[in-house]
Amino acid sequence: MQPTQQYIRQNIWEVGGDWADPILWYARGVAAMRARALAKPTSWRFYGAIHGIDQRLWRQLGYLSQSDPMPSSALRRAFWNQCQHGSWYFLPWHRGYSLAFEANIREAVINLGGPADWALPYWNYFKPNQSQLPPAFASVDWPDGQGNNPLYVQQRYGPRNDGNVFVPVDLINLTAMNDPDFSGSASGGSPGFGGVDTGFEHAGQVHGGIETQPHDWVHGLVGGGDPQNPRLPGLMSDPDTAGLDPIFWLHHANIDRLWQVWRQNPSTHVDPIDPRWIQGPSSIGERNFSMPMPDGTTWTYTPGDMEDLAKLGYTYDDLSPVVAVPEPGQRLLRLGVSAAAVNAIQGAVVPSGNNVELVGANHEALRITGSEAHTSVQLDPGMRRKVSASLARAAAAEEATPDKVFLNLENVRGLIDSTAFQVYIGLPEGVDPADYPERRAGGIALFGVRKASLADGENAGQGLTFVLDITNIIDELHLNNTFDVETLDVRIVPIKPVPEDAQVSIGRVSIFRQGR
Ligand SMILES: [Cu+2]
Repeated sequence: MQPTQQYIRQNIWEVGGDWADPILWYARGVAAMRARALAKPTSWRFYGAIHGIDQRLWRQLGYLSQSDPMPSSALRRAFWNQCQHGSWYFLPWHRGYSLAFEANIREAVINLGGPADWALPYWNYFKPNQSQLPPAFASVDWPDGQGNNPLYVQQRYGPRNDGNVFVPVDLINLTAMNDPDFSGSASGGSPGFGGVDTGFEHAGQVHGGIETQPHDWVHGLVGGGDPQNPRLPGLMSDPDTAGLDPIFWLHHANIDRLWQVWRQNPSTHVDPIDPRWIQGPSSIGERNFSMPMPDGTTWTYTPGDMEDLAKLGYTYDDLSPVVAVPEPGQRLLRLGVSAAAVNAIQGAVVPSGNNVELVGANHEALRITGSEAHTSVQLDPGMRRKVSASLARAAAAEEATPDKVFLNLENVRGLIDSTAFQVYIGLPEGVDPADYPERRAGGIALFGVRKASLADGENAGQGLTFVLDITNIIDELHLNNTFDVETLDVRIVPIKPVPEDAQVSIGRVSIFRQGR
C-alpha cells in the first residue's frame, strides 16, 4: 500500500456531535460491508473471521447460518484466524489489520459519495467524560433509518451485563506505558510493552503489557456476557467474535495510537531490532500477515512495514501522553537515592536486568468462584534476601537498576472471557480491599481464556498467563520493614461474582524477581 495522502484519525468524542460526518459515514461504510456475502473477502463477516472465528459460537449468536455459502478453503486458510495475541506481533499485526479494514470502509464511503479523506475514529476511554460508549453505537435508530443502525450491536452488555456500556476508568490503567522495553520474557519477568518473543501466535499464553491493560480489559468490559446465559459472550468479549462489533475498530485504533505515544515518550522507547520481529513469522517459514483489499488484491505486510506512521500515510489528532507517566527516577528517590545521583542516572539509558528468578509460589491450583478467593505465596528466604539486598544497594546509590518484582498468574483457565478481577498483595486478614488501594497489584481480564482452555486448541489447553508488576508494593513492604515474611497473601476480587460454570482456575500464583 502506497500512501496517497495523510489521513487523520480523530477522537470520536470530539468530531462534532453524536452523528457528525465521520461517524455517519463510518455507519454507512459498515452497512455496505455488511451487505456483502460472507464468501466475499471484503465482507463484514469475512473481516471478523480474519481476527478469529468459532463456527459454533457464530451460529449460536446468529452470525452464521446453514444457508451461508462458505469461502473456499484456500481463502479461509490464507486469511482466517490470523489475529496475534500473546505475542510481540500483537501491535503490528493489528495495525495492518486496521489499515486494511479502514481502506475497505473508505472505498465504500467514496462509492457512496462520501469524503475521500475519511479515516477511522478512535475511542479514548481514558479521557474525562469519554468513557461511555459513544451514543451512535448505543441506539437502534440512526439518521438513515429506524431500527437498523449498523453500529448497534445487541450482544454488547457492558461491565454489569445490563446493557449500559462504559469503561469504568478505575479498572483500567496505562502502567504499561512506562515499560522501557518493547519485548520481554515469557519466563516470569516483564513481558514488555508490546509482548513476548514468539512465532506466528494466534492464541499465545503470555499477554504483553499494553495487551493485558487496557486492551484485554476494555474487550471484556464492553462485551460483557449474556445475562440470560453467561456462557454466551458479548461480541467484544471473545477473540473469535470481537471483530464483528463495529466498536472493535475504534478500540484498536486507540491501542494503535498508544503504541505511537509509547514510542515518542521518551525517545528511548524503541521497537525491536531483531530481524525475526522486523520480517515477521513468514521469515521463519510460518504464516504471513495478509489482508484482502478493496480492489481484490492481497496486501502482505511485515511488522517492520508497520513502524512509521508517516510512511503508512496516517496519524492521530492527539499523540500526547494521556495520563501522567511517572518518571523512573521517582522510584529511586523513594528508595533513598539522592537527587543528584538520580539525575546522573537518568542521563544514561539504563536497560532492565534480564536475570529472572523465582522468588516463591503457592502450593496448589486456585479455583475462582463467587466474589473472592485467596492464596498464599511461600517466599524462598534466600531469594527474598536477594531482593531486599538489591533494594538496599540502590539506596546506597551503588545500583541504578534495583530488582523489579512480578506477580504471575499462571495457566489461568475458564470458559467466560468477560471474567475480570483485581489482585491484592499482602492484605491483612479480614480487611476490605477497597481500603487498601496501595496494595492493589493490578487486574486481570480473561480475554481469550475460552480459546486458550480448549484441550484441542493451539496450546493444548494451557490457558493464559498474566504478569503484574508489583515492584511498588514490594518497595513499600521493604521500606516498612515488612517484606521479611515467609508468605505473602494474594487476594483475588472479581469485578462481578464468577459463576460456578465459568470454571475459572489459576494453575499457580508465583512471584519472580528481575534484575542483574
Ligand atoms: Cu483486541
